[in-house]
Amino acid sequence: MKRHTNTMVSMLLVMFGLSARTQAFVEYWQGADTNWGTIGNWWTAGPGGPNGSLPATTDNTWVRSGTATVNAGDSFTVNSLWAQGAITLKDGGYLEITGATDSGNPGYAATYLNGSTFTQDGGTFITSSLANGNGTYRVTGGTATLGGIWIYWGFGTMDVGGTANITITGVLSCEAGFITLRGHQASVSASNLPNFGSNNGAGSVFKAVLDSDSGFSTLNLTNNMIIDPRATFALELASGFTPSAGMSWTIIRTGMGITHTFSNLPEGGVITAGGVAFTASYAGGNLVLTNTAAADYTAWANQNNVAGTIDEDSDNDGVPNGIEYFMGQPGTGFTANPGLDGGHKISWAKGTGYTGVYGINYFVQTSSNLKDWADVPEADVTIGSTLQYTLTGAGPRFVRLKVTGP
Ligand SMILES: [Ca+2]
Repeated sequence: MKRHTNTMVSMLLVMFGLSARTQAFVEYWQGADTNWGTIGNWWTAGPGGPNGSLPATTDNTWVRSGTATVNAGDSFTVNSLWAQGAITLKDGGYLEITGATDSGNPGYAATYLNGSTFTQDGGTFITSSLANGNGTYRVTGGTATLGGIWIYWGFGTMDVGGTANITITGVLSCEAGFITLRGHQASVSASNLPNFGSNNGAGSVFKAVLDSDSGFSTLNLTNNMIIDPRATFALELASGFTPSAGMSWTIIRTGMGITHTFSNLPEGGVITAGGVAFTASYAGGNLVLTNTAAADYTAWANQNNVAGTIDEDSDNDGVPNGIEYFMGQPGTGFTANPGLDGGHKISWAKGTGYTGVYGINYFVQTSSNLKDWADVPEADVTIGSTLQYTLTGAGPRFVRLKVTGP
């Protein structure tokens, strides 16, 4: 192993045309240039200091090629990180880049991804600033605290999913590149997004990947967002996910408003993913997508892959499809028919997604002979999260639920 220093002055001039700063960088490697070890190897084994101690916080680290991994239990604090190779932060690892950003210029960011892929599986990542020039910042877990992030040169990517929790205390700026938010558990917050696609708006894409009806990994901004009118929006559904009819997902939430709209998604515009159409609203400074398909039997059947009409019993459990639809059941697997309790009361569960109206789309009916059925007036039933009715009268009495729609 060896360690040497060189200056980055010439490279900074070439890359950014900025005024020179005198900054000594430290390169770490094992063996030949093409055979780089992991950060753990470098720093615990050698050049960072005697007997495996960590590098001093003034060190500036250049991952020139190859891969560098911060493993569980590793803890590294350095002044700056210049990455051309691949960086991986594993769950249980800690990586902090302490250097100050010079005048907020991304060319002087404490962490610079120069075509590099930074993958955070978990752990803790802290940096005073992150510049992403044609690189990829992919986070699937752990926490990240960024003073600011600039995706500004080439087409950089920020891809966030899983259970990632990212707090950007400054701006999130994507002048040329891609932002992808996946799923419903990740969290991304920033003060504002002053530019999305401003430097190459025709190619910049903001993508959302929905995987659940229970919310979305909303981008939360406490200030505003400016969309270049040439930037576009992309929508995907995670494999196997069918969104419920009538439901909405908040993709971007801002405190002050959104300037312009995505070129392919104007106010009221429709975007389709997985055969499902969503309508966009930017009202109130939030980008909300709504599946405007009617919440009807067909939508329920499509979502649950139930073939057959509302009268059929596709899973042969004795409960017709329409009743399972009413009860919010998936239409597969055994569904228990409710019975009378000791007070002759019967309760059917009523699914939260069921929008039918009593007396129009569903009815409680009674009979004394199982042949002639009469509708129970709405005043005699109790409708909430359950539909309840108490049988009265003498002699044999039968009760059933009839669902006709919507
Ligand atoms: Ca059934």
